[in-house]
Amino acid sequence: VEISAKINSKITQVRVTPILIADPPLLNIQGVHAPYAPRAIIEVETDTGEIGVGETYGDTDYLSVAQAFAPELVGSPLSVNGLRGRVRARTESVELQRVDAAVDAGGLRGPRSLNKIACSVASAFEVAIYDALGHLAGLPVHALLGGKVRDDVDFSAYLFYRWAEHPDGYGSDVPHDDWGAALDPDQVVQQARRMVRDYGFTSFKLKGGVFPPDQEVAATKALAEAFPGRPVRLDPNGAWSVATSLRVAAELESIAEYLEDPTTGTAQMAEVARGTSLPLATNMCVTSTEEISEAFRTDAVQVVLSDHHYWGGLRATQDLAAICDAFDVGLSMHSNTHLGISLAAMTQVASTIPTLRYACDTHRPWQTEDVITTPHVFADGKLPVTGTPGLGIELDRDSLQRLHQRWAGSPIRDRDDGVAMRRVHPEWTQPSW
Ligand code: GKR
Ligand code: MG
Repeated sequence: VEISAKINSKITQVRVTPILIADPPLLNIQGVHAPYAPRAIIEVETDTGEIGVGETYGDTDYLSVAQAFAPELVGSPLSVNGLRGRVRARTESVELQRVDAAVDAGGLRGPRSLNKIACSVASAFEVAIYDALGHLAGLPVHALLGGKVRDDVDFSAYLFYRWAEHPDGYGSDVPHDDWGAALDPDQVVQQARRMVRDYGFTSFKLKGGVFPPDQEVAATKALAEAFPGRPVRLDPNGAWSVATSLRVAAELESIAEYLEDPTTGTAQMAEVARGTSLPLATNMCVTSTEEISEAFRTDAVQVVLSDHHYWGGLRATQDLAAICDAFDVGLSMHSNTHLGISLAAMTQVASTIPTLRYACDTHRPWQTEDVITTPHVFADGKLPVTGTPGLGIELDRDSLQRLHQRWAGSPIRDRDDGVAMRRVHPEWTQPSW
């Protein structure tokens, strides 16, 4: 009876909670992070009393689709098959604001298409269903995905140029941290040292596209000198022309592990790839299945950085890994501002992928708050793969409520780094070199 109750278990409630999380003034090609970033937290509850959680982008379009789709899941079994198609169909009936906008934060992860929004939303429901299934079965999510091939997952120190503080004008309770500014090679190295001291990271990624390329090359070289033998990467989010990319690649050929999105678009990436032996990685020109064929055929990228949110979930990430493996393209993981539910999901799926060849990105060290009761602790730059049921985390309801109240009381609904930057530099436009 118990087994049949479990197999026939149905979803009885679905909750979508928008939140705003504190974020430091990190710089990138699109401007600067505002003090708060939107996320959406998903809960699915079953008739057997299990609750599963998921997390995804919380900007208006994602939230609208998640809220529109949530009621449709009530009464459904705990099945993840067909989920993306169902969310995609629902996306058609939602009035979206920012699809394919030329300049928005979504551009950092490829065009913000209907498909990408649907995938990003579906991924959070998929993760929540896997979490609930794990609780029901008494198994960790990785077991439901076929089992782990490693006991811990390696993450890299994600270094950012940044200001010490958010600019004035955001109100008195604007978030603050004690990392200080990082605007030159010395300060970048100091930031890296703290990341190593506090989290034990053994590889580094510097977010570029902020300063002229020579300054960012100097910072990358300073990192390589400060941490001999440790992998270092630079990611200017497509800021450079082909010629500039080739020049930087030549400078970093014997230094960097890979160059991430030096230039924009598959054709230009292919041109750069033809002129350097440095592997090129991307989370901008291969961001959905439609983009794979051209990129792999032209050998434009040698490493794909998957993001389980916009690739459509944990199984979609495993499918991507298999495709990359077939074409001998490396795989690692991209990150955006996120909390512990997404980190747990990344860790569970990363543990199941035999071909994961590089340390995954994570923004987590930059977040001072979380919605789980026991936030993750990196040791030696790694997270252990939990063996407790589901994602191995517990929702912190007080924190969820507090961050939701912040969302409810704030006008911020979308990430817009350009708007945040223009509060300080009204004439600022996105740079390119
Ligand atoms: O958080 O500013 C940022 C990053 O630039 C992020 O938005 C990117 O999507 O981390 C990402 C990347 O690797 O391109
Ligand atoms: Mg990137």
